[in-house]
Amino acid sequence: MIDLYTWTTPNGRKVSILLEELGVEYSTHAIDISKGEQFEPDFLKIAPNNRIPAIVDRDTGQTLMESGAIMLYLADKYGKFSATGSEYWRMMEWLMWQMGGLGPMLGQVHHFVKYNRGLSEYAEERFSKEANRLYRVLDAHLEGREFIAGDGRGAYTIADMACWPWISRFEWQQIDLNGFPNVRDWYVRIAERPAVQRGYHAPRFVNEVPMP
Ligand SMILES: N[C@@H](CCC(=O)N[C@@H](CS)C(=O)NCC(=O)O)C(=O)O
Repeated sequence: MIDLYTWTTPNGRKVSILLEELGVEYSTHAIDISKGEQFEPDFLKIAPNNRIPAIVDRDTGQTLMESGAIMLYLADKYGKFSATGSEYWRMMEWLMWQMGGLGPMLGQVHHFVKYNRGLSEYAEERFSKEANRLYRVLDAHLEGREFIAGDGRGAYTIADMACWPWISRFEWQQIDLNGFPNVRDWYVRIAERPAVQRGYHAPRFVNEVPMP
């Protein structure tokens, strides 16, 4: 049984989507980051970086913060959604790309382009340019592939589940998905999965899954 501490954001949704895909029992605890609940002492005991998501595995007592580490832990524990052979490293490569590039850069786009427009022309331009570059990189990688890692046309792995929630905010990022047709088709393919639809709405409903 997994306890998931989360909020309605891309990093939180990565883990609720994975738990839904795994079909395992889990319980969701809402940490409202707009009210500062991420700084509560009880939460800091499992997430010392005061950020969601975090988990406690009640079977083992393992606590974990950082969505990438949590996804690797769950994929390993349940033996699912991890690529095999050399594709394991392809999956790892794109998981790290998401953690170090896509997430942080798109997060800045949300700050400067969606929420604080007009505050810094430099930041808006820099991060929008970087967002477009990252979308181009993903689009080129997905050419001829259904998923990010895996042999042949690919297999659905945690690399897809890590990137997808960030792409789901394409409207916030003022990105026209039709300009990145491989990303668009991959995004829709994953959006249509029932587990993704369920995981998107944890810990509560905010809006329907955006569709291009
Ligand atoms: N690298 C971390 C990033 C986590 C993160 O930035 N979480 C955000 C929500 S998406 C958060 O909790 N923010 C609270 C804050 O900024 O105080 C991960 O992947 O888990």
